[in-house]
Amino acid sequence: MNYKQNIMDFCKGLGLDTIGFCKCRRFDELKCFFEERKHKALENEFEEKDVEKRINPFIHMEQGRTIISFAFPYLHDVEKSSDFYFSKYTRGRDYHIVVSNYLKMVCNHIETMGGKAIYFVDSNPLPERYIAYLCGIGFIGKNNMLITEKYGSYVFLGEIITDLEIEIDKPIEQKCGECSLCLKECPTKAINKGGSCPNVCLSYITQRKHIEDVWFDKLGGRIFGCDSCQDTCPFNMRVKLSNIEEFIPYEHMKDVNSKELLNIDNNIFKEKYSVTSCGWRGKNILQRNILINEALLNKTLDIDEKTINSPYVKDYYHRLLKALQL
Ligand code: B12
Repeated sequence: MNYKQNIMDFCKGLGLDTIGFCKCRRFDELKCFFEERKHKALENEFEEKDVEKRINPFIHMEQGRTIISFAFPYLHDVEKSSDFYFSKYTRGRDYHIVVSNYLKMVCNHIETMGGKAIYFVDSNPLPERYIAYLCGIGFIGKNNMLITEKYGSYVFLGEIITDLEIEIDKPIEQKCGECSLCLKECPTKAINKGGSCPNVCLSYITQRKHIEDVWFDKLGGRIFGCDSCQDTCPFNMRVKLSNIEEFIPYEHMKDVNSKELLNIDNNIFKEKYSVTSCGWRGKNILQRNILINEALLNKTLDIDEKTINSPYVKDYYHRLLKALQL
């Protein structure tokens, strides 16, 4: 049986068209790179600390023969949202759930062909961008993003490891060339000529449990995530929009009602925000970021302290008053 064609046809039926195949093997060529980053304390809190787990797919499936990489486009509209905004990737349904649902279907299909298959999305230690590059579905840009020809970098990545031996694809040998717009645009210079420092990436700052006062005026309206290095990228200028309905932005994620979010009760938060890609970080982080943005934008805090229930958010309220010398 031609496994490759069969899987591609099945995926086409699901609306998935950016897929590639590479050999399941150790990624020893990344070992020094990861160890050096560890040594220089460049690792991010959300990265796997055990280098072996990052470079050895056989830990996950001993009999693995092929890795299949998938790109899931998520960009649905390019309208500008309100002054306070959620990053584009967070606005639709949680991608961990959406991507898992698609990959489960593909795994079931592989099993009907007699193969074993397991899937991953994000929550795994394997280098998803590098695997996508090896599978030929895009190249890695100076902004660290995996960039596809059709959808630019506005894609999520997911993978399947299978014990089926499948014909592999070739990496795409494209590069950013002289362009360095993303380096110029990066608000904190997290991406820079010397490499990159994910620990000062604004996306990370918006997600951190605790942030120092120096970051307050950097948020610039961002409630969760950062798109600066993607929005400026020429490869993202004329991209095809997503055909995945689950990623259609929720109205409340496009037009943010900051007052509502600051006073939201747990049940409504669960219903409206926990289903999105930023819900996992909880209500306090979003409320904290809104408070910071309100304060920095208006240079005052027109919010009654009594309406803030969480001691965590209250602490930021007081720090902001102090920072604004109110
Ligand atoms: C930790 C993490 C973060 C951290 C750190 C980000 C970072 N720069 O690495 C924070 C919270 C900041 C973050 C932010 C974002 N993230 Co994130 N994140 C991850 C996670 C969980 C691990 C990434 C990681 O290990 N980073 C460390 C770096 C060093 O490794 P790397 O990214 O894998 O890629 C490097 C290697 O491949 C290496 N490399 C490539 N080729 C070669 C060849 C050789 C020989 C060598 C030595 C090295 C090498 O260079 C690459 C670039 O530095 C992945 C999921 C995963 N398991 O991969 C998602 C993931 C990378 N994130 C994703 C997304 C969508 C984002 C954001 C766009 C969200 C947003 N809008 O705010 C931003 C983008 C910021 C940016 N420009 O990178 C997507 C990326 C999709 C894509 N098209 O690339 C992923 C793949 C999740 C997913 N399943 O879709 N993220």
